[in-house]
Amino acid sequence: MIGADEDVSRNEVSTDDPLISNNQNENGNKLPIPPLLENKNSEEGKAEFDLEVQSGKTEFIKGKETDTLGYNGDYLGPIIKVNKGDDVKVNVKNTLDEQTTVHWHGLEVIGEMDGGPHQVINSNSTWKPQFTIDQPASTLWYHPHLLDKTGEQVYKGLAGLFYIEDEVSSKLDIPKEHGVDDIPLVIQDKRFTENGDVSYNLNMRDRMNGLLGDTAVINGAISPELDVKNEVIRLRLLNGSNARDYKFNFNDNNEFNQIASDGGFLEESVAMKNLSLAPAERAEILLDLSEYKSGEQVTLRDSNNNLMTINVVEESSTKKNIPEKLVEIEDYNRTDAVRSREFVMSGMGPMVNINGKQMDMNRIDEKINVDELEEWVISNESSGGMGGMMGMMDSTPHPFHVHGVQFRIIERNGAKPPINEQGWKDTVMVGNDEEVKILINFTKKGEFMYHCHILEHEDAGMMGQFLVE
Ligand SMILES: [Cu+2]
Repeated sequence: MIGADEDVSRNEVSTDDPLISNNQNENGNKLPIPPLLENKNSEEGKAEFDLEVQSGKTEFIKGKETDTLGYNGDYLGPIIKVNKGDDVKVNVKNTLDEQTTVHWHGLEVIGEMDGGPHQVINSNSTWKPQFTIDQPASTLWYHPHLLDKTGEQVYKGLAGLFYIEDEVSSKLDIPKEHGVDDIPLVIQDKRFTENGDVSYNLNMRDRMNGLLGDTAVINGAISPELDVKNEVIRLRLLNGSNARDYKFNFNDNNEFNQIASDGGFLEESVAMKNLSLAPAERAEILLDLSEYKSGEQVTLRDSNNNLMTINVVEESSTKKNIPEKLVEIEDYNRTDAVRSREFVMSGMGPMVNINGKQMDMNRIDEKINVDELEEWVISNESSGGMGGMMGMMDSTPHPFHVHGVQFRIIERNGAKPPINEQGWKDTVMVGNDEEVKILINFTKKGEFMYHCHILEHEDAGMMGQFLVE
C-alpha cells in the first residue's frame, strides 16, 4: 500500500457555511440506491437506453413535497452501465416545458455527441446520440449543460451516474454487487425553504461563491442509513453539488483506500483518512469494515458534519483484501507535448472569466489538432482585485473541467501532484493563486467546452470552446 503515511490530499479549499447535520427522519431512512438502467439491446457489444427528462415531486423532508427534476423518475437518474467497446445508443426524451441537454461528463466522444450547449433538446423532442465506448473502466456521470441554465437544472435533480466496465474491472477482486457492497453515492447540498422548496433563487453570495446549501442530500435522502456486512465495501463518490467542496472522512478516523479517480482506476490503491472532492470530481474508495461487529456503525462525514450512517448488520463469511496493484496507466511525457496553452481564471461573481473572456457560443477560443499531446497551464487569479481587498471573500476556488477527454495532472504549484491525482482526470480543482499543469491528448474531433464546474460560475460565462480537427 502506498501513501499511508503521506498527506495525499491536495491543498484544502475552505468553503464557508459548513453543512448542518440535519437528521430530519428520526426513524432512520434507508439510503436510496439508483437502479441500473435496463439495456434494451441484448446483443453482445451493443447497448440501447431510454432516458426521459421529467419533472416530479420528492419528499426530502417528511410531510413536505418538493418540486424536482429527474431522469426516468422524480429526482436524479438511473445508472447507465456499459462495457468498453460497446456501441451505445441513447434515446433522450425531454418532457419538460423548457429546453435541456444531456452531457456525458468524462466520456470520450465526438463533439456532436457530447451533449454540451450546442446539442439542445427542445421541449417534447428526443435526442438520439450514439457512441462507442473507447476508454477504461470508470465512474462517470451525466447532467444538463444548457447555456446559462446548467446550475438550476442540476440543482433541481438532473444528474445520474455512468459506469464503464472492462477486462480490468471484471478481473479485480473488488466489491461489485450493486447496492450491496458496491454503493453509488451522489452527494449534493440543498437549501430548503420552510415549506420544503429548493427553488433556485441566487443571492449575492451565491453569485460570488456558487450556491452553497445547508443540508446534505445523498442519493436524494437527508442523513440516510446504509446497511452492510462487516466486509470491504466500495463507495463510488460523486460530488454532484453546484459549488461545495467536500472533505470526506469517517468518524472513527478510519483509514480507507482510494482506488479510482475521475477517469478510472489509479495504478495502486492509496491509503488515506481524508479525501477532498471538488464539484464534478469522482472517487471510488474501499472501506474495510471487517473489524466491526454486527450492530456497530461508522459515519461518513464532510469535515465534522455527518453525511451518512453505515450500519454493520451482518457478519460476513468471506474475507476480501484490498488489492495494492490496480492497473497500468500509460505514461505521458511533457517532452512529447507539441504545444502549451495558458488558461487564467479570474474575476468574481458575474465577472468570472477565463483569459479575460466570457462564454460566446459563436466564438472558438482554441483550435487543436487531433491526436496531439498538449500541455495546459491553468491558474486561478480570482483572489486579487476588489473582492480580495474588500474582504468579501477569502477564497474563490475554481474546478476546471475539459470535455471529451481524460487528462493527467503533472504539476500542482510546481510540485508533483498528490498520488491520488496522478490517474485519469477530467476535472481539477485550482485553488486560490494555484497553478496546475496538465497533459491532454485529444482523440475525438468536434467542438467542446472547458469551464469552471462551479455551476453558477459556468452559467455566468466562465467557459470557453475548443475545436478539435
Ligand atoms: Cu469557478
